[in-house]
Amino acid sequence: DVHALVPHYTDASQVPEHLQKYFAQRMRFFSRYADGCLLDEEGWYSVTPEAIADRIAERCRCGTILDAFCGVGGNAIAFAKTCERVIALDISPARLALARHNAEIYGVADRIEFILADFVSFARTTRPSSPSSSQAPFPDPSTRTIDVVFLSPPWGGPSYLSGSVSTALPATEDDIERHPEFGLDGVAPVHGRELFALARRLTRNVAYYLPRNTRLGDVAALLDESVGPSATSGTKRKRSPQERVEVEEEWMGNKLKALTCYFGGLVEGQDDLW
Ligand code: MGP
Ligand code: SAH
Repeated sequence: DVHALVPHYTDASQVPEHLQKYFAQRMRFFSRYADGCLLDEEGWYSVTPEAIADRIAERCRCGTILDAFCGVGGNAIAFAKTCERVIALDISPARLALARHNAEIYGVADRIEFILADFVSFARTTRPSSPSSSQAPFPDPSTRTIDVVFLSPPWGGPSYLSGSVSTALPATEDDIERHPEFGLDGVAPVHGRELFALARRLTRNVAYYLPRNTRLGDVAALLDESVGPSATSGTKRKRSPQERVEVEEEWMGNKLKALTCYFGGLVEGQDDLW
């Protein structure tokens, strides 16, 4: 019973102080919030706003997508609108149940396979995609092809913008929002670089949702050592030197919310890497 897990707030007076700013954005998170969408604490501060999730889902349109950190379902619901099949993983049974409940409200729960799993173990034990496996009859789990992996891991909580005191930038007098840079070492459950490498074991087409203050050098460096299933042999190889990453700024009104970094065939002009 998901209703035993968390309350459905209908009025600000019911909401704890530290969640107030998120409750104020509830209709941006889920346009059908009033129909009974449920979020727990981590869900409130990490759900992808619906308009952004829809935008990412449009770019990730494909056969099978793996949402490696599905949370309360913000992205998984959007992917169910553009992808034939969504595999949604989360390590929290409660959040997985909330994601399924929210997907039911949107009428897309039957298009999503909810799996209680640790992505790190899942990626280490799932056979990488290869041209031969992509011909295999679906849905044999040992040979299924994952076309795209979406990563929206924990960023260390709402304090991801503060960084450590030693790296804080000096205060300035202009209006530009300034924060210390977020390094990929701040990603959980493993270093963001390792997470990316795990995703690239499965496919080269990776979308990585990261803080707006992410150090772009860290993102660019992901391609330096990365490997991925080869388009020709099914074996691993170093990336082609030409591969580019595309960083999309996710704005809502005049507010930059996050960055989505696209890799492989998700980058415009890199269709040959798909
Ligand atoms: P935010 O900066 O915490 O919220 O997160 P907001 O409302 O912009 O607050 P302000 O004080 O900066 O004005 C911005 C967006 O980042 C959220 O809408 C989430 O989509 C996403 N997000 C935030 N966190 C803490 C996480 C996280 O840990 N993991 C993931 N995947 N997304 C997060
Ligand atoms: N994109 C989601 C929010 C993801 S928040 C949305 O829009 O709702 C990050 C999620 O990662 C949390 O729900 C957390 O439980 C989950 N998580 C943390 N470690 C994990 C792991 N090792 N494997 C899978 N999920 C994990």
